Amino acid sequence: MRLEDHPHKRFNPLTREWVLVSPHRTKRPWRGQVEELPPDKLPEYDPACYLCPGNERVRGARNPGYESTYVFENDFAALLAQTPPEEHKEGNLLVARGEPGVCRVVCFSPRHDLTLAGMRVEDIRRVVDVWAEQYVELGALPFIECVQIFENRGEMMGCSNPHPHCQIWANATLTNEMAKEGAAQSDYRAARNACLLCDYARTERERGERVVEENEHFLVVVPFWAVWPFEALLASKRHVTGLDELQPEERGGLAEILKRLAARYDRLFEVSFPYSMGFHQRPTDGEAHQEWHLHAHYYPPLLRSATVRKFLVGYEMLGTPQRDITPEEAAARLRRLDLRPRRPLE
Ligand code: H2U
Ligand code: ZN
Repeated sequence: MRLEDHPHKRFNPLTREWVLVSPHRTKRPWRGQVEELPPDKLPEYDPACYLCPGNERVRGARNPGYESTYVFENDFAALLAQTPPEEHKEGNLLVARGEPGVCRVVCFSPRHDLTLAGMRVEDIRRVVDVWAEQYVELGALPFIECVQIFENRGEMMGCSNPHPHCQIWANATLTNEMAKEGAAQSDYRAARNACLLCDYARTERERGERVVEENEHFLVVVPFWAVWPFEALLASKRHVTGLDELQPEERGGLAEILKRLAARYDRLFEVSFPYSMGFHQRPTDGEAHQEWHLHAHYYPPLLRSATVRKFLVGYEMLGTPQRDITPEEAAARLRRLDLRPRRPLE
């Protein structure tokens, strides 16, 4: 069967869930809401920004005059370190659990107007080092098992501020996604004595059709099982379980590929491209977790222009996520973009 000719389901081996692909539907007319995107031109320093150097934050703390990266405890943390990790049960069906944790915010740059696409590779490299440091520091806390580093970009994704930043939520137990992916990677390793994502990266490099970016140390593909139109999966080429295991040249490779992917995304619809992205790495419960392979997911909502986005509604909420444009088409479009004229990559 030629997949591009027929509706079909694709299997996500990381979550063990399916996605419905309907390639014949891409020409259906679209009538619906048009979203306004914020203008792209921003000042280098915004006196009203709670992340800019020297400014006051909402609850009164003041940022230092930082010159590269800056990490602080989230003033409105969703998780608190002192929470008792107590089980709570009412009958068989009402089950809850106290969840201790820590939430931090990481500013990538003192410059309000930059994004990863516009930052210098050596400055992104510092961000990579901060992520690795934070992963180790938070993971070493005895009550932390799961460290989720993630970036929300764009108002469409609920990002509160264009100043380049990400968040870290670290908590006592595995998130839903980490639990699904951990179990799948663990079972794969037990059954085949191999790593799921090492095998997947090799398969995609051989085929090439879903590859978007590649350098010596990292690979970016639109995964075979992508749900979001221009979803991407970034994986290290060497088997490493976390950011802390990356060698210096691999950290440089990561910084470079983060910039290139961000530049591609911004070029796609000529707009500061919204997405949620985040790293998945081994749980920090002290075990080796050799089944885990460091990777990042990018989930961007835009579908066919700066204003037309995908929603997961209807059949997708009640049944299975669905896509029209195939991952192969999406990868080809991202690959074809010419990155040179507007955003030089130094
Ligand atoms: P997002 O833009 O991804 O929402 O991240 C911003 C975070 O910054 C958000 O979690 C925190 C919010 O709680 N924040 C502070 O910690 N201090 C502030 O003064 C404002 C926002
Ligand atoms: Zn700012």
